[in-house]
Order: sequence, then C-alpha cells, then structure tokens
Amino acid sequence: MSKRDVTDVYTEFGEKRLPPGQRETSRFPVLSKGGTPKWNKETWKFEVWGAVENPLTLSWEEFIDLPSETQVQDFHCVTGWSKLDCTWTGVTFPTLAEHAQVRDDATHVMFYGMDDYSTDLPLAECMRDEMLFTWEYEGEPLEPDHGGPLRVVMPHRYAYKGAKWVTGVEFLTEPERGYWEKRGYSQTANPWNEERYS
Ligand SMILES: Nc1nc2c(c(=O)[nH]1)N[C@H]1C(S)=C(S)[C@@H](COP(=O)(O)O)O[C@H]1N2
Ligand SMILES: [Mo]
Repeated sequence: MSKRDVTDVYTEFGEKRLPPGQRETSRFPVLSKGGTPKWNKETWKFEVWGAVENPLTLSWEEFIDLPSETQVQDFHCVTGWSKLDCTWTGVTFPTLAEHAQVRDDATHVMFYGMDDYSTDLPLAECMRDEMLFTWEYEGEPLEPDHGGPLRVVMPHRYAYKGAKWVTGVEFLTEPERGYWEKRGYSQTANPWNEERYS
C-alpha cells in the first residue's frame, strides 16, 4: 500500500516543523482522562448524525471496508511533547463526510469517544485529508490505550482534538464545546500559534 507523507503540513504555519514550546519524544506516552474502555467487535457501532442528509450507523466490518489509506503524520500533544513520523492507516474525514452527505448548513463537528470524551472543531478544519479515523499504528492494530479500536488523529491541531475510542460524529450548525474545551483548553488548538488554553 502506498503511504502519503503529510509531515510537511507545518509549512502552512511557518518554517519550523516542531511547533514552539514543544519537544520531540521518541516514546509514545498515553494520555487519557480516565481508564481505557472495553469494546466488543460484535456490538461496536459507529454513528454519524446531525446536519447530514444520510445519517450512518456502521458496524466494525463496514467501517474498515470504507476506502482507506496509510499516512505519515506528526503528533503534537498540548502538554508539550511531539512525536514525529507516526504511520497510521484509516479513513479520511472527507471520505466519511461524503458518505454522510453533509448539509450546507453544517459549520462545526463534535467527535465522541466511548469514555464520554468529546471534542469540537470547525468543519473546515476537519475537511482535510490529514484528518484520519485510524485503526492501525505502525502496521499493527491500534493498542487499546492509544484509542483502539478506532481513534482520530491529525497533524495540524493539538492531539486532544483527536478522540480516542471514537464511535460518534455529530455535524453541528453552530459551535459547541467538547470535554477539554469546556475546561479551558483552546477551541482552535493551532500548535504553531500555541493556542493551548482559551
Ligand atoms: N476519548 C479520548 N480521546 C482523547 C483523550 C481522552 O482522554 N479520551 N485524550 C486526548 C489527549 S489530551 C491527547 S494528548 C491524546 C493522547 O493520545 P495517546 O494517549 O495515544 O498519546 O488523545 C486525546 N484524545
Ligand atoms: Mo493532550
């Protein structure tokens, strides 16, 4: 399978690959607000609802049957560590949005995780090929602590915008705040502007 390298996304924001105030780590720390939820392949369901023409309910098999790709991305945690050159396989947000037929009045998106996590983004920030629903890291099934079976990753925002254990996507017609955004984290979360808190 071909790999799409999107590690040059930083050039949109300046000349530095490592955003200000970040240091590179070769480890992959786990950061969760609580424990790692359990899941069951038979009952796992992924739902898309809200401002869409075609709400979706997908089983695990149906989800991983969607057109997928492998990407190399950088990962920036708001607490100050960055992990470069992560290889992920999954479905891009635009691919999923096309299946759901997003309505013209949709402006924002809320992602929901099985641990009662949520995180919000403007629709325009999501409609990028680098916004990925992934089930595979470095060629292996995504570990439960890192959000397996399915999580969101993106290189252009702090990683709290990527819901682990994601099972729901809601298209909104006005902004709402997710779990950390309600607790003081930035809604915009651009690492190159150090948008950490609001
Ligand atoms: N569902 C869920 N997603 C989440 C979190 C969480 O607690 N629950 N933590 C966020 C934060 S703050 C970060 S930095 C990354 C951490 O991902 P990792 O544990 O794989 O390093 O996941 C994000 N997504
Ligand atoms: Mo984080």
